[in-house]
Amino acid sequence: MSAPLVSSPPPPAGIACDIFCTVIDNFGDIGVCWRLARQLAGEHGWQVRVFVDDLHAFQKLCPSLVAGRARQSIEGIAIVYWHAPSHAGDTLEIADVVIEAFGCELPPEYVAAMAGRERAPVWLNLEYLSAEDWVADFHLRPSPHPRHALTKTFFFPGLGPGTGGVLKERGLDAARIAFQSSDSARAAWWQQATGAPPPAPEATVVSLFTYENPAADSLLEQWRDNPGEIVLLVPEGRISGAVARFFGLPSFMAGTHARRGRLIAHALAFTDQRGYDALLWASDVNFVRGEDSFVRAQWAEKPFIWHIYPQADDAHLSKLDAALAHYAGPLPDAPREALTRFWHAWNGAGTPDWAEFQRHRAAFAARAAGWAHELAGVGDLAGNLAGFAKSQLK
Ligand code: TRH
Repeated sequence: MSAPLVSSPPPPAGIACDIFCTVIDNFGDIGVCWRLARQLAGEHGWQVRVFVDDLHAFQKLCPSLVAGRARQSIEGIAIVYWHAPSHAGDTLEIADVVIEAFGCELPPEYVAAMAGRERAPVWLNLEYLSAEDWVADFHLRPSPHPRHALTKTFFFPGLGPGTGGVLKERGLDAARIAFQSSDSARAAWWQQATGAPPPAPEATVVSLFTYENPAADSLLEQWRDNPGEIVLLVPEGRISGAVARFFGLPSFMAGTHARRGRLIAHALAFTDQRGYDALLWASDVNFVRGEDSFVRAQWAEKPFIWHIYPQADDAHLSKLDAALAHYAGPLPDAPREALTRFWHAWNGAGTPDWAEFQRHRAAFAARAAGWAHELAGVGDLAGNLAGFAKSQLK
């Protein structure tokens, strides 16, 4: 293989930024990187390239992407298939800001070229989101490179002051309000997603995006026997098998509809990333997972239940409780304890009690709006990151 050419980048129209992303599992890694890339390009005028090692996962949430293409441009963002750890693009142009997502290792050639650049780039390691208190202490800590004259800075997303915050597009609240206040937009969404008009206002609409979950069987039974109608919206994915078994179906692929007792369920196609927000807005209660959908549920301002990404040694359980402390902390005792029990049950400890959850739904709905307001006070991650990078580039 011939060595890549080191060339000077063209005169930048805006700040040039490279984001490196390895897809470990699922959609959250690329989901966060793609959202960040779109914000940096669309809201801050940056020239962004995304290096990603799995175009198939990416294509699920960005259907206009061509999975077999080495290089392409979408929404003005260059997307480069990062096919080997040493691959750093065909021409080594080092950006002003380099983001390595979630501790993925940059190609050594690229790091060497960063060190050789006339002016060292701002190098950020974007970490996974955690609501734990220590995050604020570690956010923006520098880490000098052992060999090169380069410094990497740790950028920690978080839910509290002093952290990097979480991603929130500038137009997000306006888009949500426009959707929720337009009967025709809602009707069009229901028609397109389920082939049916919106359900009656008395029905409880639940979206279910979650990992395989042993508590799902009990919850499906509770919904079947619920006094009021439950309309369940299930994007095709890891819980689809359990839903299919509950209804005695061979699968629960997009376009499948089923009914048992008071439970009506629709299997939905996995949509592009923007489309996922509308699912959260159309629902009364959202089950979410991982990192990015967890954040979107908070901006949707609806009661939600988080299936956290499981880690070795149950390290995720303290993260779950840290998030609960922020989100549920100010609730009165009874709803706070009910929510805590439900989240714990959904994450492996106990059996979820839907009737109890339902009893406190009004309190959860009020808190959801209050929490979104508080969280917005921490500032949008893309804006926080862009502000920090600019302060370093001065
Ligand atoms: O897919 P995930 O389980 O990703 C996880 C987490 O990010 C976790 O932190 C990480 O360690 C692990 O992967 C490897 O859940 P998450 O983060 O919610 O990402 C899902 C993405 O998929 C999110 O960007 C929303 C998007 N999505 C769509 O675009 N369309 C859809 O129809 C649905 C249901 C989701």
